[in-house]
Amino acid sequence: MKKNGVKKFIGTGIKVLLGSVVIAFLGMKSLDFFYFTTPADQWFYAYLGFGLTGGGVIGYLMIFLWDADTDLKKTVAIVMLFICIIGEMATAGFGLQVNAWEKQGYTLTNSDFDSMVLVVQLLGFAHAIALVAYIAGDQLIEAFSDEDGDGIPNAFDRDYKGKKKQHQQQKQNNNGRRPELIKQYNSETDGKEDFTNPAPKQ
Ligand SMILES: [Ca+2]
Repeated sequence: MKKNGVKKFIGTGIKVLLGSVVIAFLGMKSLDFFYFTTPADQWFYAYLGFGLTGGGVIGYLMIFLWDADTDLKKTVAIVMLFICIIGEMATAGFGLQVNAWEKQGYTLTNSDFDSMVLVVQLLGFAHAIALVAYIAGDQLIEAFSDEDGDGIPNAFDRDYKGKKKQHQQQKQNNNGRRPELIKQYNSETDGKEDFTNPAPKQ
């Protein structure tokens, strides 16, 4: 039992250590790349770029574990987790390339630069779509689906909205009527069976 506890402890430690090494290695390499591609006086872009990749991996993992409460949100979080991992790999790879080039005195060709920029653009695009889908996806699906099946999406369906309102109104009416029914019930039973108020009457 105690031995297992120690093993578990070591296992957890190694997990954390490995995770930190991987994040630090990949993160620093992609940071190299972002530093290389952003102007020196706009260094903060390099860190923002990290948010598209390594930071995004951690962020979407947390979002998946702690925040995603619908199927759509879970799907978006998982897809983005993988996209961020791929982006992290790509930019870390670029970082390694850039390091090697700098050492050997090579310069970037236009097509090298274009392909790097394209990757970053695609990453940014995926992030933008994912955020919209995550934040408003469920509402958008509801707005554009056709719940009463008359061929008009809910958001543009006046009948549907009317029905919804009617339904809510009815619900409110029912709630409003309830105390009356209880009063009636109480008067019929002389209040002896007052199920709404278990405390003794004063
Ligand atoms: Ca409809």
